[in-house]
Amino acid sequence: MKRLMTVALSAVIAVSAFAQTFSETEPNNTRATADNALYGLSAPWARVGVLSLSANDTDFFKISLNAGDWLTAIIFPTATNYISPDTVMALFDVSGTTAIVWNDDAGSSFGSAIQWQADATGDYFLAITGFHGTTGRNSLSYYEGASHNETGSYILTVSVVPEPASLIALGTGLAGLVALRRRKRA
Ligand SMILES: [Ca+2]
Ligand SMILES: [Ca+2]
Repeated sequence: MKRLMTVALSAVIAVSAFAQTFSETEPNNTRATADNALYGLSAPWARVGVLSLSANDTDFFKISLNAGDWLTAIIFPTATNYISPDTVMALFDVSGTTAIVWNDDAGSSFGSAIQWQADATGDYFLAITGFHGTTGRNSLSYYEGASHNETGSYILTVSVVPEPASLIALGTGLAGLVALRRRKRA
């Protein structure tokens, strides 16, 4: 029994070491009022949030990225056969009104997913809202002041992984070695 509890406890620790949970603080409906739950984290990191959309609700999360960082964000809608709420998700920088990347439906679900490698270091904003038409899904105005009826809970999983500079350096080193061998042979 004691051994079983130790095993169970180890499993809990292992899960929390992999990904910590986060929650949202409303109102977070605009870029200016973005939630800071994911801000200022040191990469690599991963967080899982069980969040929710109410009517007309949009959820903004501020995140910091370094150039080269890989960002993955995916939404799993947990209500009504896993297709509700039907979400749309976009990534904005600090001042742009057009999304850097955005997504409506991911895979076989009505959730959304984003994959992006940061081309500049800075602050970014992940915006999640309910589907309300296909026009302007890449515009900030689709998210700020949204009018929709998509309600219910959703799981948002976000991870940021730095570019493995050491791997790139190793690649360059190997290329150099190959060039050197070729030169020797000639
Ligand atoms: Ca919300
Ligand atoms: Ca909100």
